[in-house]
Amino acid sequence: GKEKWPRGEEKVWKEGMRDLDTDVSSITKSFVNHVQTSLARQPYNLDNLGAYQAAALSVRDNLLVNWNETALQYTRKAPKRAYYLSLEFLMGRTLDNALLNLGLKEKYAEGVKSLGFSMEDVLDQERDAALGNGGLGRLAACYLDSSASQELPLWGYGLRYKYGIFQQLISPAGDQLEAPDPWLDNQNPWELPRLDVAYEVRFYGHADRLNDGTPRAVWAGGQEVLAVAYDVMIPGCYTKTTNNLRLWESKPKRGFDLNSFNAGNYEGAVESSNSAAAITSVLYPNDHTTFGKELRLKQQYFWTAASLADILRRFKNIGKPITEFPEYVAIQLNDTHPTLAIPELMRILIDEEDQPWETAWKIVTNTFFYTNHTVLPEALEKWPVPLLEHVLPRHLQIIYDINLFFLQSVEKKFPGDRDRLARMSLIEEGFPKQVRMAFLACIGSRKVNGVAELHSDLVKTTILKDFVEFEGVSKFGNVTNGITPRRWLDQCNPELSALISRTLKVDKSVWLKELPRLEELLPLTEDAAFREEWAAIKQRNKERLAHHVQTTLGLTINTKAMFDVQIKRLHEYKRQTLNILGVIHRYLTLKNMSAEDKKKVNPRVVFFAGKAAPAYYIAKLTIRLIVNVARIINADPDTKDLLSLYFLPDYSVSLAEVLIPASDISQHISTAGTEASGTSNMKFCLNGGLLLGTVDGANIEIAEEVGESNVFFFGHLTPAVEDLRYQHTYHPVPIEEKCPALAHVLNQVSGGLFGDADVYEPLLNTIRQGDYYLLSDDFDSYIAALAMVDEAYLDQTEWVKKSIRTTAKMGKFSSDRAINEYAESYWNIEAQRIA
Ligand code: RUG
Repeated sequence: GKEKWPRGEEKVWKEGMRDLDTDVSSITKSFVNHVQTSLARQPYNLDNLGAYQAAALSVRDNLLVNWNETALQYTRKAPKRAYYLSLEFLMGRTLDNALLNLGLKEKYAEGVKSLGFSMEDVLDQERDAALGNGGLGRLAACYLDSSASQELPLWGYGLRYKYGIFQQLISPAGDQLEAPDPWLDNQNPWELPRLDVAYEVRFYGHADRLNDGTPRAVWAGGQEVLAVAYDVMIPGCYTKTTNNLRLWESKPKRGFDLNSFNAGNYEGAVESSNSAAAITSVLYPNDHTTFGKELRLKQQYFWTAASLADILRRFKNIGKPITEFPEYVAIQLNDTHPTLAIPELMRILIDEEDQPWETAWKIVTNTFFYTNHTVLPEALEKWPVPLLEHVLPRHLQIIYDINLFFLQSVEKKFPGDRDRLARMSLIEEGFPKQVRMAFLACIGSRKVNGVAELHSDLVKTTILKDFVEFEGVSKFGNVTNGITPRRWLDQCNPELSALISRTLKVDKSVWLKELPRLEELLPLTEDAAFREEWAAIKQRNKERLAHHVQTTLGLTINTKAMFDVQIKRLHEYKRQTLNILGVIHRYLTLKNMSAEDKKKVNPRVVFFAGKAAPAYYIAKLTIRLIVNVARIINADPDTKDLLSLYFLPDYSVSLAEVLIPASDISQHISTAGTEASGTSNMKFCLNGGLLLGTVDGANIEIAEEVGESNVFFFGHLTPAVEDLRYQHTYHPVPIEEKCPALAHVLNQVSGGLFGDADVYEPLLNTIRQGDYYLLSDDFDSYIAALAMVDEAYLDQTEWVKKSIRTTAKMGKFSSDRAINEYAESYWNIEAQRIA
């Protein structure tokens, strides 16, 4: 039937509605209006920051028009929706991305210019939204961009941390120092406070089973806090679809305790409100490690409980029976962090919806999907049973019940296999007992996937092997990660994007959403003029990076050199140490070279960037070594024209956008089998940088696409790793014997060539003793691979051909492909055209 306009006259309403800005004059008008009203500032004293804020508010108005329309149509049509639960969303800056996706960048640039500002300066005012540690959070951000661009009804749910990932400072001695990241200090125009959308979340208290023949229990008492929604608009590329990222902020349920206040106990009066606000105050800065901290557990529960309550309320508005929940809702668990959503949905279904256990479990196991991002043991989450019992008593009961029924079914399939039951139990024995969250995520989900082919195989054959045997292999899949070509090509490398559009003779609105079309560049490898343009763009991107380093750090970089880049979180498994030891090896080799031989050497500039977890001592020592090696070699007149080294502080999404397009070669050199996928490898290759790496993660699939002759592989393969580690433990060979070149480098560091003679011993000893990440096994082949890179770079024509081929074959790695795989093979959701 025809809907009735809810209130007043439809015509009057519609006439009052704002439209999208499509021309420069409406853009400048909206900009000036925001200066005048929202910012309450005068044109004559408006600075770049003010101009940024006005531009952002004006763009936001446009986004809101689409965002409202999208939400309205989703509500009206009630299609099945998917929800991406991620504790991290590493969004970076928004303005440029929004302008590009709206197709309004040129017009805004023109408008802003006519008001006396440069678009570049305006864009540069924005602070990164850095609510994530690294790859996992940035993947979530790429998936949001792709879901909107592919018109898929997907919402993200996360936390609105007051402080994002810390800012990294480097002390004069080379130590990493951490400073807070108060990113919300300048108001954030990209979020919409939804004070009307709030849920109560309980902690602690007691849970009492009813024992009335139902599985129900009552959970009461303890602390109640409020979860308040902040919505972030996620615009698709050249589409009206604008999805939502809902971030929760914690607030006290009551401002302060009036009794304490009246009794004169002012501190006590605000205590509980402080503890409520603390929940979303800061992002945990650990990547790949868990600390079992109560506040982290509270974050996880707070976020999953609020998100589920919100999803459930939306589902109930459709008016379908609860048993149909999985037909309307798919929930993706990004790593084990949101696994508490599984017992939480069980709790709601049983205690509040009064469903029988079997019905509830069926709903749950048809709703959730779990992505695993690592097989490293230290990253697999486990929560101590006593802590869970204290913070979430009802959930622990439910987990025990899930475990009981689960182990009964295992026993049925494998009678008498006690070892198997112990291995598969959700509860790990010990002091204290611990809940194995990956196992809970696995059995509570409809499907489980890894993030690259090799990794997904490792998940099936190592950490979840027993579960594959029990549940059947079809539950376990792979979705190779992807990256959004909007940010990671069009936005960060506008010249290359324009060249591609000109060459393919298609508008970027087309090929940016059909990335495999880049293959049409392949024949151009034989076109000398095209190669020249290609190389010139790379050169200008190198100069842009050099300019950035000059203005921010005051350092002058040789842009004629090969740019060699390794940027990622500092971690032993990622082996930045291998890289820096390789740099030292190169330095020592150069020092021993004749002047004649030096003439044949291609100059190289090595860049590092990345943060170390604040408590990760060895990772921080690696930073210190890099900084001090840089100090010595950049000042050595014998070699500095041929080799220089930079550690760029405070790595961020924005810095990556400058570094990646400038790289000739990038390093992805994890010990085989340890890097689940990696995604920066994809970004470099998309921008025509070549890859030097191990046979690991997505490197393998990149090589499959671009061809092995276009990548530089080295090192032992995954199947050899276990055996090599065994040898290290039981038949250790002194490093002098095993790898003299490496031994020499280590001795130079120990001897104080880079200062601090004793300081580096703990780092060097990780290699001399045990060498868990196999640096001594891979060093020689690493050095050989670096030499092959040098050799290849000498033939610039062939190098540029490799570069073009690499970009041309990166179509597979668009996050559009990945998100469509999730939509089709996992969530069963369909694209919705927003008219
Ligand atoms: O280490 C992995 C990367 O290999 C991967 O590309 C990324 C996205 O899937 O996730 C990273 N990761 C894994 N971040 N945290 C974890 C384990 O908690």
